[in-house]
Amino acid sequence: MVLLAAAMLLLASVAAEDERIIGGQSCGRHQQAYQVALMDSPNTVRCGGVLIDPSWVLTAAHCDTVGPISIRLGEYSLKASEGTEQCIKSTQSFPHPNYNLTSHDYDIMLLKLQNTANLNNYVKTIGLPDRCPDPNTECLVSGWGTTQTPKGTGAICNGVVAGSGREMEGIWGPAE
Ligand SMILES: [Ca+2]
Repeated sequence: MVLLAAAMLLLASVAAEDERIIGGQSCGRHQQAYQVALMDSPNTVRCGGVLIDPSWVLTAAHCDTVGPISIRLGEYSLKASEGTEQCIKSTQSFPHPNYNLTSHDYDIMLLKLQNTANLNNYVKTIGLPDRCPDPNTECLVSGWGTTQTPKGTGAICNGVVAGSGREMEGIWGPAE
């Protein structure tokens, strides 16, 4: 589970280049109970995020908006009402103070929820890693992307392999 959160951080960086997970396969229904959706409208996902505490969501800084963000927890299919969804708005956003709008460095943000999430089989928190995954570690990313076009509505999972620090520098540039 720790690795999943690490992968999510990686995905948050990837999202700046490509807003969606492409490929992969459908997640098991409600298998990623920590996964949340930041909504632009009732059927449009703005960004993914993860529940790290009943009152806190971790997402990417580029997902910030001026006002509160509607957050859907316990979600799987965006089109069907499954009776497991909880809709809670954010009350405060905390983008990383060094977030750079152009380079998307430090593209990470915490959202405080207006109400505490009800934890159950469909809504769970995920632990944060205390270190980066070792190179070649298999990680899982999830969100509402698409296994094909046109885009689907169920949650999508995909595997990624963690790269070494040197490989990451090749992709993202040297660390400051
Ligand atoms: Ca649903």
